[in-house]
Amino acid sequence: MVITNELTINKKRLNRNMEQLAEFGKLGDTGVCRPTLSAIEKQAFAKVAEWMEAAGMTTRLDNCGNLIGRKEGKDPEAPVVMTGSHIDSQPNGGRFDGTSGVLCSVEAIHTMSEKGIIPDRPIEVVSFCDEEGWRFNKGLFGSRGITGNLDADELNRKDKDGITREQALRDFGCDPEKITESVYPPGSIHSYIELHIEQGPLLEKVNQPLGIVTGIAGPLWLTVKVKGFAGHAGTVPMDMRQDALAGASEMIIAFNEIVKQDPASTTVGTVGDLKVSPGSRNVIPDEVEFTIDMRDIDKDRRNMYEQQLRESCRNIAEKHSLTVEIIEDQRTDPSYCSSWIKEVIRSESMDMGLDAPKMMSGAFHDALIMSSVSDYGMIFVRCKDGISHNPEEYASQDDLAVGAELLYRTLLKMAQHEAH
Ligand code: HGY
Ligand code: MN
Ligand code: MN
Repeated sequence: MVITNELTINKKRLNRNMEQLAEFGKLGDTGVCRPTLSAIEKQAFAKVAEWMEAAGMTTRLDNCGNLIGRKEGKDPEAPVVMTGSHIDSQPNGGRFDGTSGVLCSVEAIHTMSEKGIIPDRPIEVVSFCDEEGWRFNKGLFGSRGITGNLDADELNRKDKDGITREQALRDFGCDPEKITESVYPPGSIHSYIELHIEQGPLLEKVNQPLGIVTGIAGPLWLTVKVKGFAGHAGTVPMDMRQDALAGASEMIIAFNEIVKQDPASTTVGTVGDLKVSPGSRNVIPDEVEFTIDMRDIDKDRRNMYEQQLRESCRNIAEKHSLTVEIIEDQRTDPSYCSSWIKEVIRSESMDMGLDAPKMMSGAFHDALIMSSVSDYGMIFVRCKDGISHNPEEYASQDDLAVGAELLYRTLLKMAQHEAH
């Protein structure tokens, strides 16, 4: 096991930056609320750009709201090795989700610059825009912008205050008319690596600070709209109601049964948001809208469960004389990490005296999108009790430092011409 004082990276600097970044959008003692494309994220970007420049990178904000730092290589024309993550958070998020990947990447480059190392290939550190997807109900926006995976509806998606993504991009200093200029030409990205907290309990269970990711489950995001008929809570007999909330509740229970039907499966399903109208206790609800988040590393199984869900919703709607509309917000295929990058991570971690387990990621990451255009790998860092998307999220300074060290060594290898 590596002794943290044998590190090449600067542990003190890394953790100082982590603590300072956590102040932007601080929520209570340990949480953050740093919405994508918000003024607070803009301030945080300015601070991260400062650290990128101090690390020897040039910086730019692209028109998809990505902050990109570039460490020039000996061969500036060579396809770039990319790393990074995101600093936008959940509304009641933790201070390590995403930020660990961005700041460990900055620290790795800073260490390279301090040691006078110029990699063969250029390396870019990206703080991606809107990874979380909660503000506009569609995530991984910045990485989809870089890889040419944006859909037609992106700019007119609205947040809860009716602000469009287009307006939010403009307020952030981007030019939405030019978002296609963010696309990297085919073949211009050599490979991608992302460090992220595990957001699960495995590494703690096996008492290892770091893990090697083998693949990332693919998310399916749907919005289910159920319509009935508003009526008087006191006078409409139960068998004559078109109660949208009673129907939606049965659909949600059906969804949970569908996802749990095979105990051996890795499918997970969540209803995270539900809106009821008119929202008065003595009016039978006439409209309900709820969100579906279903994921699996097995795409066919996820899609089979989706068909079962659609059929259940249709049957329940018919039973209650309701209508149901299911809108697809996001559908991303699962993907497996590249063998050569997993091998680089494994051999570097062995040199550090680690025995990093291999593991699948149930959480999605920008790496999932980057896999559509380049080889990719991920390093996981242990987090306390596997807690994430919660102000109690925590990763130790030692584990983060060891993670940054492994990222530094892995990047050095990936950026060599002979790497792959
Ligand atoms: O939802 C996710 O998997 C990621 O944390 N945004
Ligand atoms: Mn994340
Ligand atoms: Mn997250």
